[in-house]
Amino acid sequence: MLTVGCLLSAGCGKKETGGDKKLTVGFSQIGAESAWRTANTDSLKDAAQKAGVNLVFSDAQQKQENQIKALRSFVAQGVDVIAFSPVVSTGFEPVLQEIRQAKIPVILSDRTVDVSDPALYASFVGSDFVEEGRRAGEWLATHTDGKATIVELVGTPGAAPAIDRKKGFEEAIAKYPGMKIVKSQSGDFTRAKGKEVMEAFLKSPDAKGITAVFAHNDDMALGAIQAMEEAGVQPGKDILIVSIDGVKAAFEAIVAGKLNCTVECNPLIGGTIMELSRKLADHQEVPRHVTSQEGVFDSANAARELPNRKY
Ligand code: GZL
Repeated sequence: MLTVGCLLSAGCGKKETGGDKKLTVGFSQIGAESAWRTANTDSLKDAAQKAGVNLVFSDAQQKQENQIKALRSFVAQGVDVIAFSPVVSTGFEPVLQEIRQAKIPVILSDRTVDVSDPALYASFVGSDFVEEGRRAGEWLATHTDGKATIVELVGTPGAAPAIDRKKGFEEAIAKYPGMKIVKSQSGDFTRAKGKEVMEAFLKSPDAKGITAVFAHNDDMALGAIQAMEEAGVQPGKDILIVSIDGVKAAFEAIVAGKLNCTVECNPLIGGTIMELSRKLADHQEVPRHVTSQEGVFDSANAARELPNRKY
């Protein structure tokens, strides 16, 4: 038994590359803060199962220190590839240096990081958040004839989607002197905090002047809708709401006339992550950035698209 054990352990310890070796991917996920995130996690797990990948999955509960701990544990475990969705853009350079020392390739999933050396990661699989913000701003400009007093529900402070969606939205509305963001506060991408922040906006002295909400994701928009209804305000009519993600609940809110527009952001990137992981483990070239084709949905097309939505 001992010999077999040794043989087996020797076999298990040997690092083969490529071929039919069971690939092990360490994935540090941000958390479960939104319907988008849950769909993203489901996509990763389904894809790993289909691809025969051994997925070592860690949920950081939206805390960067938990992500850094998980990344270090993946190095200690000697995984073949590391992938993660960085909760914020800064603060990951030291651990990325350690991962490079360990010669483990890195894929950024969904969100990007600010690093001095882009070679610290092999590929980024995710959307163009600036463009998503632009599309939200342009939709609002078109549907308000360039006149709107806007309150903004911001995503997690320091997160790439929060920074870039804001940037794109402001760029789009800058062309319209009649469009102004008068309040801006983080709802941390969650429905509960989105509701809380919108309640405070509606209680402020100049609440009567609010004509539109820009929410960085659907979950915060859905929280804002709840806050408006409880305050006797008709969401989608008294105050227009434009958000980003394109989750099923957002489509249902558009059909119900409570949300006016959602800009799609695709979470179903698990298959691409597993495909790139296999390539990296086999020392093949991979693209630096893989993005998705995404749409804009409102009362003109949401009902038709709703049955096709997978998340
Ligand atoms: C976007 C993703 C964001 C979603 C939110 O790619 O990082 O995080 O917009 C999620 O719903 O919480």
